[in-house]
Amino acid sequence: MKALSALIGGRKIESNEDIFESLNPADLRDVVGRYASANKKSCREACETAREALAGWSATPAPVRASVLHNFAQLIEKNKVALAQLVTREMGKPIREALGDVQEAIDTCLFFVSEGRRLYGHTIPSEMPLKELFTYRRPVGVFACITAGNFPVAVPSWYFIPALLCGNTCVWKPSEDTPETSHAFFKLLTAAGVPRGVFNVVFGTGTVTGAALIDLVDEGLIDKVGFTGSTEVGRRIGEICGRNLQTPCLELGGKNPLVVAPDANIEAALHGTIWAAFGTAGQRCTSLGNLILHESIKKKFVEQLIEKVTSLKIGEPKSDDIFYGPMISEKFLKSHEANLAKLLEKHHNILTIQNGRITKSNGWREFSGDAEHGCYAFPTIIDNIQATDEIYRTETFGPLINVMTYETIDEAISLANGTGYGLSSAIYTQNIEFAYRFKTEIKAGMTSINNSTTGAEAHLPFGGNGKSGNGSRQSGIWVLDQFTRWQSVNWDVSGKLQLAQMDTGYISPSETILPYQF
Ligand code: UN1
Repeated sequence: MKALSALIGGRKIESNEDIFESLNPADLRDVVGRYASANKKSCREACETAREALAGWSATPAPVRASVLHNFAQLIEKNKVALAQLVTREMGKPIREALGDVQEAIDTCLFFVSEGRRLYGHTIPSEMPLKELFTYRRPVGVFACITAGNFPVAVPSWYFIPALLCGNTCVWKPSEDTPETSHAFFKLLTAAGVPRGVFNVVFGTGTVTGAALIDLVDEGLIDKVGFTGSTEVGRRIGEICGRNLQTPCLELGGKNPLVVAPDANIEAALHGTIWAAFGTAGQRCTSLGNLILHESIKKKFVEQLIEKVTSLKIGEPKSDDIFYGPMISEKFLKSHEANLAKLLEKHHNILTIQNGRITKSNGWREFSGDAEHGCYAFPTIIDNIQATDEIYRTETFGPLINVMTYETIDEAISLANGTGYGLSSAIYTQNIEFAYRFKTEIKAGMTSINNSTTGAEAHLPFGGNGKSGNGSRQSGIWVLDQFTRWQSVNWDVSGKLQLAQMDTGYISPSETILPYQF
């Protein structure tokens, strides 16, 4: 039986190639959606359709484009609970987090709507008379974007809201883990008034549809790429874009450090650690990877950590009081299990007794889900990690953290910076010098002082350095530089040819410039 594979120019494309199902990770018997992977032909058609729509959309006044995004915000607000419930059902994050995911899209809309009335250029004085200089932000063109499933509403909104506001047209390959949520996102955007062909979707897996879409950069059908996902895939996309002289937006992995100093507010640090480590079952790119504790507080901190973690409520994400739900899908659970099998070394000390998959026979004390049909994992804490260990520098994307110790500030900063990634980071301390040094010397794109590693806000730049990205940022006004190109215009009304640098009429000093003899 055929399934939906693409939404192009207001048309639904169906196919029976590479069918995939999106399953509720809290109950794998619940099929949330059935889709087909769009092939290269559909990807090409989507890009060509976006290209055809570009002239009309880019000529639409920016405040009018913004009004569509205002409608979008209102529609999301009206459907907030239903959309959040769909997010929870499709990818398993607890309902309060799903509501936050949806709220982030609303915040992003509200922020950029007023940018539609700014999108400022400049009026610049010329060095010659009767001549004026101007700058304008012009759209980049066709924007193709591949997103992950962990923030199925917030992250696409980070890309598409500014991209559309700036007059670009789009082709979106959403995660194969959240096609139904992505379809709902499309429906709301269409209902908000985005004209046909301006926003197109190709469903599918990364290997089939994602790869086919990115190939089209080489065919000249795409002007800008956005990608949120693994460093490995990001690197490949960067290579393809690079040879086409394009700079993609790459938001990649992280191995985010959280340092706790001996003078820290320990209770706050414990809460921040647990949230950073196990919130969203550790499946945020900003999740905690390496917990770096001062040796003097380590023993006590770890004891309290284990005690608190032991009483975390894991289970059915629909419940309001759940700390974390299932992994995004079975694939993520398997990868978590594989990490446990692959990255643990003899000298590691696993502080948690139960690790890996939560099952009916091997249950969690505070568990409320269906272990037999859901993809649940225990929280894992591994001690005695060394900077030479593979697990220290490998993103694990699950409920798993490493514990390390430090003696000096230099050592803490060096451990925080040593993984090759540089997305998020955090420090808990009351020591001003340490906090100052940390924020100045950390290589990560984002840092928290006395707060967890996760929890970006919709108007602050989000993004990383090193293996976490290529320096592109999302959120806030700076994103306008990703989705527009500066055009410089000079206008000469003198009626004659005036030559820059030559016909400038600079005034010479009345005396020869010599050093004065005072
Ligand atoms: C991601 O995991 O890709 O700051 C994005 C945070 C979220 C976004 C994470 N607002 O953790």
